[in-house]
Amino acid sequence: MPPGATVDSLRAEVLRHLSFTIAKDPGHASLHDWRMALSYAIRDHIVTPWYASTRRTWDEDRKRVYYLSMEYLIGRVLEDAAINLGLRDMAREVIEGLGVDFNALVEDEPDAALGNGGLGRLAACFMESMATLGCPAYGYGLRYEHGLFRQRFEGGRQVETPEDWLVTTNPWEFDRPESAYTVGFKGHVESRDGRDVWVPGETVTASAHDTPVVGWQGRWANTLRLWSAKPTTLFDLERFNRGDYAAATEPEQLARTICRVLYPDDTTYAGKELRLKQEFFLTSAALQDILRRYCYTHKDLGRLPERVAIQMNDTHPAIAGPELIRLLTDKHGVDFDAAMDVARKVLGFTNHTLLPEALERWSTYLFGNVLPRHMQIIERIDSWHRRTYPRPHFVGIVKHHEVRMGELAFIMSHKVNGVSALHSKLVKSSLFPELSALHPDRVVNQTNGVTPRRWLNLCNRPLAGLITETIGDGWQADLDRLHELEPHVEEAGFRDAFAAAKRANKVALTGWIKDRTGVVVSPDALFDVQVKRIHEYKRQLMNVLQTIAHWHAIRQDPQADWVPRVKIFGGKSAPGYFVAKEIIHLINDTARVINADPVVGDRLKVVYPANYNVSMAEKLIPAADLSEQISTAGKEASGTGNMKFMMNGAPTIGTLDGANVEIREQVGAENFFLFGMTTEQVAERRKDPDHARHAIEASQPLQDVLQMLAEGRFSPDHPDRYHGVVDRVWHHDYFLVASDFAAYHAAQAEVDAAYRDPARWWRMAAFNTARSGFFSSDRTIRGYMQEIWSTESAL
Ligand code: 26V
Repeated sequence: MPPGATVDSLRAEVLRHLSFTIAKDPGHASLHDWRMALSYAIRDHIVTPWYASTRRTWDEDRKRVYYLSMEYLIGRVLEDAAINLGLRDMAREVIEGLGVDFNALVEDEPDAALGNGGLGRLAACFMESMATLGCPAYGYGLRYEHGLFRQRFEGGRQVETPEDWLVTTNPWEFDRPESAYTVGFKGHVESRDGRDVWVPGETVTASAHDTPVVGWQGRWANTLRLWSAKPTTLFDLERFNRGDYAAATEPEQLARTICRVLYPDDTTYAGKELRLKQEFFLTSAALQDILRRYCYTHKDLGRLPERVAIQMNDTHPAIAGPELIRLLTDKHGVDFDAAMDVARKVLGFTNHTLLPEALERWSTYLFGNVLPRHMQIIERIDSWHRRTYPRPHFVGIVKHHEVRMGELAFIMSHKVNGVSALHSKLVKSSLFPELSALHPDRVVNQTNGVTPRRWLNLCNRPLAGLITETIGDGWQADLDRLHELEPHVEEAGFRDAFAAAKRANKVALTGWIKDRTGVVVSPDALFDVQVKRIHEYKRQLMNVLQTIAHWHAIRQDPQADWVPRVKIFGGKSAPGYFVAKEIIHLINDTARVINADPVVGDRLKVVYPANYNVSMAEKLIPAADLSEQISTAGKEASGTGNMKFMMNGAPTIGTLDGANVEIREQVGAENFFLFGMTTEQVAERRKDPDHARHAIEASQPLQDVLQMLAEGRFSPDHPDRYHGVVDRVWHHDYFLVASDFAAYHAAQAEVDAAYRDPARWWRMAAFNTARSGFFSSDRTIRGYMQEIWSTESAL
């Protein structure tokens, strides 16, 4: 808690902001006005540590980490900032004392959804952990006017509408129009005095907006700097006067489109010019800012690596390599070889996906058109690499008239990392086998983590309270201390308290589900949750097929001793991803039929609340009994939702994929419902061209489910609606839904058996929390600091 803060002083600050910042009278203030007033009052308490951290970093000339990411999936800020400052309970008391509903006020804040999914949420967790650990850092990103679209269901189908988080004032950002840089596109390259000079054909101005990110207990705060695009020239007055109004506003149009909207597809690479412009806009502005800050107090650019570490969050900012070379050579007169040496010491690259369709590569035609100077530099990097590391056949960046961003990022970095042990192994052996052989020490692993402040302490107050009661305070920033819960797991009293905390969250969720979906569910049922982006490799289809099989089994024998279940789904599909949208439709159709079936009643319910986002995750995860992590082995790089469920005491049903492998190692095999093929078995299985048919023929339940789908049992209005789905399972089952179905079905039966035995179940659940310390993003960031950034905490 900030020194001297009391309920009275905070109330006075809220009222002062209401009067003088918002200019509203308490008698006439809306919920939104109160939220603004409280946000400004809380923000004031962040500014003090923020100044202090920034000043210390300058005074001590510390090395800074620069995290470059096209996405930051932040969610709401108010309650998270308040709890980190130790002001949350005080804020609640103040607000309720003023006659305002605190929960409603918190929920009035729109989510900052500047990201698609895992990659963007990881960036947000990393920012919070860097602040908690006192690692001097800047996050650089784009200030999208519209974040990830809002999802609605119409007749069970996903419909997208634009998201408008900036329609109301964002109280957390500070505009810094004085921090502005020119970013160019297109044009041509000229040779002047023997030097190549890029003459862009278009320019825009990048203007900074800073948001402070405060760590646990307010001991340190870093900056998230998001760029917006402004026209370099306001408009062409001469053209305007001539009556050419459209042409006069061209610069404005270009600027407005750049940060207009987040690309909502994280599965297929599309090769769109605007996307390349966004990536370069972020990267160029960031690098210019970084060099300006460095040159403010240093002369020798050769020593840049002593003070600067730049991390590329996937290949999206991989243009940082050539852009840094351009700035060093063309602008600062450094020679090419020296520039290469500096760039490669400064840059690090994190890979987040092995899916071939998501790997960025640009046609040399488009790339050379938008960034002609960078195209030249990339060719020079390629020949430098070929010269320095001769190989019999070509390994490099430009191949088949494409610029391959993964290879570019690899070559320009001193370290490349995967995001789980299994994934890093695959990055080395299957994604970059030749480059890894040439540079054997380059690929390292940094297993992902999540911040326990948001994902346990804030979102699960009942469990956080029990943990503090049991092992004392301080675990929030030292999550390995959760191991101290282990001896208590054997005590029936502790397990009862653990179950009671879970039940409180489930009761709260039942009310919310009723409001959102109209479906009444019982908190006595097992809450089985799969929430994540909808993608074939994540196999939501397998889950819904198994749900149908389970429903069918209940109908065959309604009087048997069924463990009641609620199947909860959440997630968005990319707008153009037809197959994923069909799966969404199927889940909704299935829910409609099952929920209306009087034979089944409370034994099985299916709910799919629309518009899954960070705030919804904060409600669903603490109330989950079972975590679904069922991707085809080798496809999920890590997963981070899996870690959040574990922390909140939900055992996993899952495959040996991504970080599931490490979760199982930590929690113990007996506390994890494992099923399915391994990465190697998947590869083996695919060699059989009839793998799906063989699997279907061997499983009566799967045959029955596919038969029901084909007959239109879930789409009576359109009996042939799911013929495509059925056909794909039979004939194009790349992700092996059929081949893993029987094992999954059996594992679900094992879950039921465990749930029937409360002592066994709550032991498992509590061990999941007690052994989740490894998955704190603090551990992850310490790993990056030591093994990639060579940087130290300032605390
Ligand atoms: C690719 C593209 C292609 C161009 C259009 C926009 C766009 C946006 C994102 C991506 C790549 C997304 C990769 C990703 O989100 N990977 C996830 O990263 C998580 C954090 O490391 C990890 O836990 C998930 O397993 C992994 O799928």
